[in-house]
Amino acid sequence: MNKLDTRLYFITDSTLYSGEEFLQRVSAALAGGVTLIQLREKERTTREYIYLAKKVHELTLAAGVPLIIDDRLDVAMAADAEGVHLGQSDMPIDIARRIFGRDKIIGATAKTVPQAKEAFEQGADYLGVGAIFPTTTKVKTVLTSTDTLRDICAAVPIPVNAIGGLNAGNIDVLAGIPIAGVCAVSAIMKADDPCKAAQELSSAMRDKLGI
Ligand code: TZP
Ligand code: MG
Repeated sequence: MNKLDTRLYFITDSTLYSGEEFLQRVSAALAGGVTLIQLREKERTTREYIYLAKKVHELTLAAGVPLIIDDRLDVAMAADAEGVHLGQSDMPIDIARRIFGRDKIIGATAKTVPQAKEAFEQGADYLGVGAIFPTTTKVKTVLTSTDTLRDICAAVPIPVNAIGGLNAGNIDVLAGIPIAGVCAVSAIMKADDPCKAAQELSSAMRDKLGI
């Protein structure tokens, strides 16, 4: 179950939807073949984050897709999620690894080669690199060039995913860069049909990136 496939990595944003519609959209994305899901909540209380994580976990377990919790190792542990994603100001990767255990998935954000190397050395299982394009998702980030993305792929032996403004219509900028997958929020979350959007992104990745 904890087998890591970052190819089509869906990151959620519940802010625009009712609780019910949010869960329906997550289910639709799972039906569309996403390979990994990150629950990303910035505004909720710890208790709300845990309860939502438990609900989403029921859906992801049924689909056989690992659930990653953004930022918060405590929430990931409370919901018995398969993984946690840690940014540069979250818990250090090596400490999280010690607490969370060897079998859990720990992802890290890296925007430079030194950050990528450090995250790998501290025990990260995969990296998210971006933003490749400007994004409409609420996030404090700067743009990362495709050259830096390429350099990071060459610098670490773990899967590297591109993130930021990516969709089926623009991922060709990533052609020839040995990424393991693409992370998407809006392209799936805000689509009229998240199932179809996930399928379309998946087939565009196959056609344009060969992954
Ligand atoms: N980190 C860098 S860009 C980003 C995060 C969390 C948001 C990506 O969202 P979208 O909607 O796929 O551009
Ligand atoms: Mg984060």
